[in-house]
Amino acid sequence: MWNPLAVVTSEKDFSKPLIGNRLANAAGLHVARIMAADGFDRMRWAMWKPTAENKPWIDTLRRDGVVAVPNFLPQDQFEKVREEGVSALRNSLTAIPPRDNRLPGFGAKEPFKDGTGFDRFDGGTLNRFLFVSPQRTPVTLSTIHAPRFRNFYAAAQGRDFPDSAITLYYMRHGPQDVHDDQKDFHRDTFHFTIKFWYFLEDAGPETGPFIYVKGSNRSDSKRLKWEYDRSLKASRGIRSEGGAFRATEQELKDLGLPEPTVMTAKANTMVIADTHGFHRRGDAVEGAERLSIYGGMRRSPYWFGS
Ligand SMILES: O=C(O)CCC(=O)C(=O)O
Ligand SMILES: [Fe+2]
Repeated sequence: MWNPLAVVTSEKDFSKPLIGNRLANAAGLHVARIMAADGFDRMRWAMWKPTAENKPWIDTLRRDGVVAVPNFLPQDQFEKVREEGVSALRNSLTAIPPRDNRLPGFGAKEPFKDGTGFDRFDGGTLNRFLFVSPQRTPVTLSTIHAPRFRNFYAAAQGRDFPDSAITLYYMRHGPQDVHDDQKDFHRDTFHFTIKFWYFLEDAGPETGPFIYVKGSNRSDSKRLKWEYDRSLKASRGIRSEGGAFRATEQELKDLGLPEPTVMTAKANTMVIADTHGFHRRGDAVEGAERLSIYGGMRRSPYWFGS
């Protein structure tokens, strides 16, 4: 359906009418959407001032596009939430054994009949998400409602968040011959958007940690030129990648970006990132796992609500 208002939403798919229109993109539509979104983001950030404790971390996040906050919760609180989260995830894996997947690419959500969550595959990689609930995960729920979590996440993204933005998250690497697209450098979308992983267990080098290219969150002139060129290609159906553009390591170098940073993390570390900067999932052997509380919500950059 033809909807001109799509340009002021988070829609990123170049197969959509106006978004992927060749003439509009040649005239700079994609870059204009980026620049307008950047402006809205700055207004939202100004409206959600971080606490003094959070400010240095949020400043780093704004600068680099990623930050890892060690010892995010007090030790006793961390232990309670780890106990609950790890048991919920492990019990779920026993009660609802995941299937194997040999199809490459980004899979659809596969909801559980009991309504507790869903699986989704990236190639061979299993992603299991469990919803937080007062009955099954009261400690997790009260933790995400408490000021430590709420102030940090809301200030980081410049908006409040619903409970549904947060899930318990189990990730397990699959066989390396079934390609996981998240293991290629990409940016999720064209505008600032936040994801976090609060680790319940150590995410060492062997777990295939999150990898981020620091500074790739910034719209400098080289990046805007790259975005412009890619929007022209995407509107011709070349490398459109659902609007989550990938970048080769050579392209990252040409953009003047530094070597990627591997975000290994101890348990009780909050890794938070603006995933419109370039990132990927690290490589790991089949069966390697990461357990976390995960937050993600992608909203239109062109408004202020949660
Ligand atoms: O699992 C990861 O480390 C990152 C995957 C990814 O690209 C994403 O969640 O946007
Ligand atoms: Fe991503």
